[in-house]
Amino acid sequence: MPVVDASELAQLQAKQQQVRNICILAHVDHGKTTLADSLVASNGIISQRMAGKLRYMDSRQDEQERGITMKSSSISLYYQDNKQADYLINLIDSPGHVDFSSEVSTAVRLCDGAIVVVDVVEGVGPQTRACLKQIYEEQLKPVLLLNKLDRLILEKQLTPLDAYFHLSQVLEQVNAVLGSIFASDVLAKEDITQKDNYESALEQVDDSELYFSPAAGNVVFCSAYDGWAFGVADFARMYAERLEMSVEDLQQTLWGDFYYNAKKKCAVAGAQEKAKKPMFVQFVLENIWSLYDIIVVRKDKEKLPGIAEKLGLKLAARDLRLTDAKLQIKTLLGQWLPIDRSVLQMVVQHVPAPHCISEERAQRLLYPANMELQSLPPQTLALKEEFRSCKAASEHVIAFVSKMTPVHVTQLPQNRAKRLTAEQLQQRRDEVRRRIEERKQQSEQESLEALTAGVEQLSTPSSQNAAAVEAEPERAEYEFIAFARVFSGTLRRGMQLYMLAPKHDPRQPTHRDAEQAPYASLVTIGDLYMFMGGELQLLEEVPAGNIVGIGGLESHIVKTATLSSTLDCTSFSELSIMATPILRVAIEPVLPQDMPKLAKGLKLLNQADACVQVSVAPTGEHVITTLGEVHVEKCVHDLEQSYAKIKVNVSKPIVSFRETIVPDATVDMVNEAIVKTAEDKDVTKKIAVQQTLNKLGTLKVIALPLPESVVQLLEQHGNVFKELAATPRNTLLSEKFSSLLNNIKTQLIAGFTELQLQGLSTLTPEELVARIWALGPRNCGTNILLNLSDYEQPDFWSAHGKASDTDVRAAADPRRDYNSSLLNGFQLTTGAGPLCEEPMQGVCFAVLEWSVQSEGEDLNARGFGPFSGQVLTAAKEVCRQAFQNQPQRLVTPMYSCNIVVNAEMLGKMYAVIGRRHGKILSGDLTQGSGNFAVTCLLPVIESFNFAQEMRKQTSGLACPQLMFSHWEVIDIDPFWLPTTEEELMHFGEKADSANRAKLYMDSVRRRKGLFVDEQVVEHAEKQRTLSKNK
Ligand SMILES: Nc1nc2c(ncn2[C@@H]2O[C@H](COP(=O)(O)OP(=O)(O)OP(=O)(O)O)[C@@H](O)[C@H]2O)c(=O)[nH]1
Ligand SMILES: [Mg+2]
Repeated sequence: MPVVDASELAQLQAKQQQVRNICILAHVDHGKTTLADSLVASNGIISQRMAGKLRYMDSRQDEQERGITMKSSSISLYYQDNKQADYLINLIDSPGHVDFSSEVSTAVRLCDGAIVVVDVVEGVGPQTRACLKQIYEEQLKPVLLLNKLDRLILEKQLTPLDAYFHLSQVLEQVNAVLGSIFASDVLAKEDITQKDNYESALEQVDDSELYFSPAAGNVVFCSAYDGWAFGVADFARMYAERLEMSVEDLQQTLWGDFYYNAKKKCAVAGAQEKAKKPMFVQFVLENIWSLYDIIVVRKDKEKLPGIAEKLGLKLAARDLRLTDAKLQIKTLLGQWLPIDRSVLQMVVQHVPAPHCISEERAQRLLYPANMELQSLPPQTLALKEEFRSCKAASEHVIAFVSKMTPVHVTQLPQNRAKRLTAEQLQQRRDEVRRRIEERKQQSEQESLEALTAGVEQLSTPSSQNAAAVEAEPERAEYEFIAFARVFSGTLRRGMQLYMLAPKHDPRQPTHRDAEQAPYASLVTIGDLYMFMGGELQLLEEVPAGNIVGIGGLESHIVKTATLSSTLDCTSFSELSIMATPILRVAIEPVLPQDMPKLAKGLKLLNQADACVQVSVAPTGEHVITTLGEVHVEKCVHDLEQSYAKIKVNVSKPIVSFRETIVPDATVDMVNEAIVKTAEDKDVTKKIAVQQTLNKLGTLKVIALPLPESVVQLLEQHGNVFKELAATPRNTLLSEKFSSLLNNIKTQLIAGFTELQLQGLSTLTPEELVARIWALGPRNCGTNILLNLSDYEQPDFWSAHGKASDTDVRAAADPRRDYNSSLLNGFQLTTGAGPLCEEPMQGVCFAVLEWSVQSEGEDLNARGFGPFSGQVLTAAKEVCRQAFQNQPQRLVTPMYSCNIVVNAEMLGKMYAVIGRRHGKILSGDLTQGSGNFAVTCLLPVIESFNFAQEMRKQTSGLACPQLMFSHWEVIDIDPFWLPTTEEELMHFGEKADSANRAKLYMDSVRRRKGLFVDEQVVEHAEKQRTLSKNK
């Protein structure tokens, strides 16, 4: 392929039908970066021989050292197809490790298609699933690349026929994942209340385009490391003449259960049944297998020229002299089945060009999910068409920034050293010589002066010097380049565009008024760049449909932003992040005086890393929330080496817990049934009563555990409730939003049928749902305040945010005035429970009585301060007591963990998991590989150094991947002490060691500086002097 320079690529940017934007996605270590290397090598940027070893896209030092990718990076490649048409491929390599999965989201947003890479030996990994889900959600067009075929030959030593069956299994696995994502999406959109709809819904939709199939041309078989790849079409073209079949027919039959009938010169179905060799084995795999056999296994170098001639290849004399068998394979197969030809050809054919964005995708990007299209002004709706046609000439410029990438100033093209001519070099040399001379003379003179003038004079020039250094403004070492894509119009340097914040809403007339727009600010576009892996190329302008780096936005954008020339544009929907940041650590400088540097460094880190959350804890500590241990290490490395350049101390990980209550236990800790007396069954004992300080207000509350389905529902729709609470009172909700609310309400009513009210109320589930008073904490949590008293609470199901004018009905009931105080009390308790001040989960606080006896008396009198404050305290206290009256439990976040190990290491691996209180969910043998794929659950708090210990114990063979899975109740009472006879016998009087929940609780309390109930000295004894002499 001809090698082209950046200026020609820049010209191609304007021809949209010849541009493709793609990313490479896969599970960790399935070979994305190696694939990118081979593609980069085809452009002559790196040598073919180094492809796979260099890992060009991993430009960070720690990426190279660890061998994993940590950020997504882009490169623009040139491709010329067999019809001599030129293409510009903007390729993004993404990380596969779960700790960096939000980098994947930033890449996916900017692309139209994705190459999904699957290691054929390991098969579908959990990240493969996550990627496919994200591709489906963002409506990208995926193509599949089955990688590492060489491992089937050399490592697994499968026969071609076995390899064929193995490959079809992997393909089936991938398609099964796609199928299940598709089915759950279709069913979610259907009305689930009608049971018969399940099947009909799935039957009606067309899923023919959904699956991967070699015959359709969207699957490529590859060995990225050995630099070869092929699609079925490549072999179809190769064999059409010899087999006397048309290319199209061959393409349809080369993969699948077909065999070749040599007499009739046609393909016949039913190879397996008739025990014939499938055509894929006969014409494709056997050829490759025999090449590996001759070159790598038998090392028969003599045959090389013969084979090359047969395949119609010309090997250079230098290639024939190669002694390394792997390099020979790379040269031979790389020429016969060039990786760029098949992979990029597939991309060009299957991935849509930027001006072919589907209607749904445009809609999804432009309009947030809950926005009703009719409610938008016509100018905004008109933008969608421009957006879809992706016109470079459009007057409306729209771009989306998905992340900010730090680039060292020395890497910027404008600062890179230009080649010097011989003359300039000579000039420089002369200049340097002159300076050295000068300095020599100066120092001689200075030493003379120093001798005569004494110490005082000596110190003056140095202090002046210091002042001069300080006065010089500090130059930032890193410049942040916005990683963006132009969706409409042409982006030019120096242009002024609006930066739209997420709250910008063109439905509000004020938002569209340039004078007033509260969530838009004008920014000036700085330098524009084309990404070339670690390097950048300056550009003057970038037309729609291309990926671009934008300078000069550093002080305006933190992570993502929408840039637009018109205020009619909406702010793009937020990136869908796959993983939840869960691991928090506090960071402090080793030297306290470095604090300002740390604060500055953290600010830069926050901007540079898409998935880190930087915050300051109430205790004043700087806390970063990350996705996992590897991510923490990367952040600390970045801080120490680049952004803050100071040594920092990293605290032990801070794990969030939650607190909840559970129904009374029916068995004790040794599984003996507990016999309940009538007194135990008395519900009234669980009711907490609290009066306000002036004894005029009374609250009676009972805490009840919410059913699991309700908790899940609330958790899932947290955003909806947040929006509901933020909408000012008396605002009419949009139709779409109301129907969403109604849907939730119906599901909630179904869930409430399981709520055990223990005879306290006879209300039906419908009535109960109507009596929901609030959710907490922060109006969107999983705890409910339920009103069972005679008070009429404000309606929860309509907008209930702060009203701009006062509530007119307030005067009717004196209790209305204190409504918000009561709610705040509830919010405070649910935000910090009594166990260790962590948020509560799944608790229903039913208010049985709420009375105020004013009788003409001023509630604020009697010297106890404002009554509203008293209500707040009383509400807080009563909820806390009610909570404590029930069996309390800690809830811990759980990681799900996937490990692939061979049979020998299985035992050791189980031991490590067992020690850390993990639970094995499944441990199946992966067919054809001899490896076990084990899935287990592990409490997050037990996961530190888990990966290291696992690697150590299994001699580096098992490498776990941890991903947040769900919250789980630890079924041990943190305050439990043996009481029944059996328990005493089993655990002894003190059962400290058994109580994991108490251990966790105390560790959190200790960290927060709360009181910890523990005896420091167990058996105090008078100290004896052990020395005999005294
Ligand atoms: N045998 C064989 N090994 C391969 C092939 N492709 C990649 N590898 C090896 O697989 C390992 C991982 O490759 P990478 O390209 O770094 O994988 P990755 O998907 O980029 O990994 P992350 O970015 O960390 O998710 C390296 O040791 C590669 O040499 C292949 O086709 N055959
Ligand atoms: Mg990689």
